[in-house]
Amino acid sequence: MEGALTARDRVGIQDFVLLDPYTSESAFLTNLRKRFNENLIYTYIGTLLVSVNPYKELGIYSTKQMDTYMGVNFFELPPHLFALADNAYRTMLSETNNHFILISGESGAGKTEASKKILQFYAASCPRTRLLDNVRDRLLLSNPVLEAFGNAKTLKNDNSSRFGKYMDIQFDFQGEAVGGHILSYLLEKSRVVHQNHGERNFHIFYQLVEGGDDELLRWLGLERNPQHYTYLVQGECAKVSSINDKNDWKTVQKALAVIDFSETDIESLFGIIASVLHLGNVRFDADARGYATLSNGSEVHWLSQLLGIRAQVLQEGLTHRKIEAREEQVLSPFTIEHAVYARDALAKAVYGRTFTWLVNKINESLANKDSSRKTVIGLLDIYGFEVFHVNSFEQFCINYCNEKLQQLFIQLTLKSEQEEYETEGIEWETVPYFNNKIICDLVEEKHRGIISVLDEECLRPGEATDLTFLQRLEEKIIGHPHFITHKLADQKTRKTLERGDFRLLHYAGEVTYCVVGFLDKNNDLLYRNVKDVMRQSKNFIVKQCFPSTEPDTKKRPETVATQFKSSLAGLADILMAKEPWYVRCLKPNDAKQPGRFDDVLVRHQVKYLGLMEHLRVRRAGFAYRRRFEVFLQRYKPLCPDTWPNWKGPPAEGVERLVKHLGYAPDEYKMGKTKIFIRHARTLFATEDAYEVCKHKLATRIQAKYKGYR
Ligand code: AOV
Ligand code: MG
Repeated sequence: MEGALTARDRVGIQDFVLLDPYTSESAFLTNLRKRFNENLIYTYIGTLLVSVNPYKELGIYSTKQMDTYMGVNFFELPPHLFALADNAYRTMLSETNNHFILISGESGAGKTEASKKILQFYAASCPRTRLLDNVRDRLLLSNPVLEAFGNAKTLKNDNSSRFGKYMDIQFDFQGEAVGGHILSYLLEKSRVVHQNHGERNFHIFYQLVEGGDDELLRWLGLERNPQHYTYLVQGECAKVSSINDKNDWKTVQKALAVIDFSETDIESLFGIIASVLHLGNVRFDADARGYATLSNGSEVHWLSQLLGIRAQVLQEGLTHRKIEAREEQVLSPFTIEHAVYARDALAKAVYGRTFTWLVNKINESLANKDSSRKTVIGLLDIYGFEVFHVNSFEQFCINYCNEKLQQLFIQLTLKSEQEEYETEGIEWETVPYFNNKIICDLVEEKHRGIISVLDEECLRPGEATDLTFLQRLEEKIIGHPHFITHKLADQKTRKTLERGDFRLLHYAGEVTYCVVGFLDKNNDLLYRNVKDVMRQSKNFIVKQCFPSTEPDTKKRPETVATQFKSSLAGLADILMAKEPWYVRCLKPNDAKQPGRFDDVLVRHQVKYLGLMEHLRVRRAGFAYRRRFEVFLQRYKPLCPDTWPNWKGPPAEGVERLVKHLGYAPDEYKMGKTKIFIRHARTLFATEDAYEVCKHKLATRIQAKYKGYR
């Protein structure tokens, strides 16, 4: 007995719902820490999974482990990502509905790793009735490709996702994975031309330079040395000990082959990657009048070769701007500053559009052409909340995205859960929680929100600057409890703010944003004649990325922030139509080190992720609910009163049924239209009984059928 107690004491409790006293944050933290020290990184809050990044390989994702978790009830085994994945999968099959798994947590907390493990689990676990193994491989191999082009080393994470990713995995009625579809969200393009100290450009550049064979590099005109390229050296950390660019290059090559990239695709793709590097090395000198001319022709030579655009046209495009004067078009020369700006804008545009092309190409390869009904499990893995020493437009977008997901979580769990008890007339003591809607509104509200103000300033070219944007913000948003400017900083937080900064009090903490570059990045303009130049390209992918039919910019295109806002609203709609599952990832320390559990850091995350509130709602509430009719229809064979048909009111049938099954009185409550069951394990027991009963019934029917024969 004592032994058992010590063991339990050592490894903690695997479901926070069972923790006593459950309301204390300290007890919550102690339990997490205990488990973390025993390498037990997963803990449940009911069906929500909390995960703490171990920063080391634990050997818990083997095929053997996958087998162990396949088809086993949630609470019968220690908590695991596979258990959640399996449960979502089986619910999808039995209820024929769509699900999604929302993986959240700050940068470096383990979201991307979790999403990969879930995908691997599905690839390994679902039945293989037809020869569809290649779909499985494609689903799996789309990952290294997208990571190569969309992930990069940041100060927070050596493999940080710089785009948001939502992936639908489609299953047929037998539960076989038959296809997939990926939606990508706002890639951090600015990284192509600029990286902060200690950060890198996207992995693919280093992979190519380190891993590409000699012949390929010669063909692309590249040196085998990242130091040679302006776009790769700014962070001063081309080499990272945790990253093996050479090996990753090989993986990407194999993956591209599996997802149907033809020779032409691959040549064009790396032609583009190399072009971006050449573009970064294009330098300008001032001519006698102070206008930009190219310092050296060799880069343009390579660009011309790789993009299939005449050198002269390129040269002109990089140093001039076309202005329409009445009926005429006049070439106006750039200053050096302008030329550098246009060059970088082009590099970003080419890379960004190629990324979009890549996602589309992968989607073609994952597409399932047959039109039979499918159910899906969506996996959401976005860039986590991040705070750097200097935060810019990119962090503003990323952190806004995290606010939106937190809002979704609140709506789906804390809010709707409590509202449902109310409408169903279930007695309930309200659990208070912080609703971050106020911050979402601050960012996105029409006319008054930060994005609105930013867009308005973007409409005043020539007059507006980043600083006038900040002034407008100060005028419009003054007094908002989550917005602090230079003027208010001292009173509110006692921390000084620079003149060009504003600070937001996000759900996950304060972030100071520097407004420099906001207008530019939000406008994301590409000179029209640069586009015209690109349209002449003979490169197969560039041709698709700059189609000649592209609507010309007489009408203002939507700004980056506004596009992002609508794509996030679209995402929320997609998710709201599905059944949610949650993985909340926690980061144990800021040093990316194994074995270190920083109490203060983890406590902060537990707080802002709303885990205590979630636990309170779970603990006091009911893990499961079903409409009377649905519950009765499924379980009626378990009770003689309800089998084979119950003629009375459904609520009464359910009441008889659960009495017969021996549910304790406080284990369930009858609402107006639904039965609420307190613990998941009760429902699981009923489900087990149902399986046994179904089996018996089937045998009986078979015997009867045999008798007839
Ligand atoms: P993120 O996706 O949440 O950050 P990742 O999933 O990339 O974070 O995890 C960061 C690093 O932590 C990984 O590269 C691994 O080294 C380690 N790691 C994470 N989860 C595990 C695990 N379960 N087991 C072992 N190591 C792990 V970001 O994309 O930056 O928001 O933007
Ligand atoms: Mg990630």
